[in-house]
Amino acid sequence: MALPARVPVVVIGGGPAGLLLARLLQLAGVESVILERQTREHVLGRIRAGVLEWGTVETLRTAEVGERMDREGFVHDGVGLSFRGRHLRIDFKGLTGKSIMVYGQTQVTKDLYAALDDAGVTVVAEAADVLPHDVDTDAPYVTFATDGTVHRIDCAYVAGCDGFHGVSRTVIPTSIARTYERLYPFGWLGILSETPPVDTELIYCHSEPGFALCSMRHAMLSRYYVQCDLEDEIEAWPDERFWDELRPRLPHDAADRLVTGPSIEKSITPLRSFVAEPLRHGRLLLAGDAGHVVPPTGAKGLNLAVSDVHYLAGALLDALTTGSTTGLDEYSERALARVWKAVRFSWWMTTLLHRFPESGEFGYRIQEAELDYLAGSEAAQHALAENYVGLPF
Ligand code: RFL
Ligand code: PHB
Repeated sequence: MALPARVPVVVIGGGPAGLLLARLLQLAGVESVILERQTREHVLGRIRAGVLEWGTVETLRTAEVGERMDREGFVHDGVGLSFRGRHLRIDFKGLTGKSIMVYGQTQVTKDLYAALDDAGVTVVAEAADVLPHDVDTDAPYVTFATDGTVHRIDCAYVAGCDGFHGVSRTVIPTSIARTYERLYPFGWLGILSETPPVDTELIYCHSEPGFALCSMRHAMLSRYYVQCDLEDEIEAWPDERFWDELRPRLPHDAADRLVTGPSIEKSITPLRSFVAEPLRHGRLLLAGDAGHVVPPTGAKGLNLAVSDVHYLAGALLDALTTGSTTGLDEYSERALARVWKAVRFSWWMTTLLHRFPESGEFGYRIQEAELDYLAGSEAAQHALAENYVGLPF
């Protein structure tokens, strides 16, 4: 693959944030190169988010990658919360006029790769030792290796879209970067199975043995999660054990409808809230999980990556086409204002629905009281709905 010596933007990371940014730049006629550490098969094999906010749906349509999503995705007008054997439906459409789209991150990623390939955007897979240099000067560049050969690409800006474990954030001096973090004392064990979902909408379950989530991808593909111990190893969770743990966490009618089957994917995720400030250092801009992580309970991670990229693409285009850096100067503050609200919401959903070993029976009863309050208060339901469908961006 012939690599350019210089492009306006080098994008580090070929996950949803990096791919969408490159796509928005390409549609506006600005060249970029994406450097991805993994193989494409690996990136497309990851099972992650399943819920798109409406702002995300609209951004993907603007990026001209919404066609399959609109054909194969499922619009949901609400979600269920279950507790003490009750099922409380949060009516998003009735409360906010908005809905969500159930369409997997894997599919979003696939659609973005297809569009970038069609447009001839260079995506370097298995790029090793990626490192941004001189980002605090007017002449930054990025080095990396493929098949043992070291390359250098000069650029005007570096977009750090390389996720939580990426390299980009680490080049911001510790004297400048501030980080905020909360680790939760449990993880999520998730499985994908070719079985019909228990319900037409997602169900978030609060229960004595712990949290569970019933989600889906389509009519014959279910995604389930149960709260598990942080030390748990996947080998200790044969499918039978998973179904046995899931069933008692569900409301009775859903448990009766549960169809079990072999898992086709199984993984454990630790839960974490994390924010790095600022998201800009000179000509390096962070977007998505590279700058912040939320626990999956609020379904916000992918959606935050999209709102960051929405702001960042506009700011980069302004800087590159008109020379105005106002958007870039304001990027970090603007993006983080939305990020922190989603961090708060995800923390709140996590705190409300999980079993916290250290907070005992008192903590459990407080959760039940809050869920009971939610059931009786349209104002409380409205607050949940407004955050879940996504704050405007
Ligand atoms: P990604 O997807 O992690 O992509 C970063 C990419 O950068 C590459 N990379 C590097 N490349 C080059 N050099 C390096 N040094 C590199 N280091 C890393 C990586 O290989 C990778 O390809 O970050 P991005 O693009 O910011 O996207 C963020 C989302 O992936 C993430 O927030 C969501 O998946 C979170 N999430 C959910 N978000 C939602 O909005 N709704 C959901 O329903 C939802 N459910 C979830 C989730 C995340 C989960 N897990 C597994 C963490 C459910 C789960 C279980
Ligand atoms: C998923 O379908 O994977 C999913 C849905 C909602 C969440 C988290 C994950 O809050």
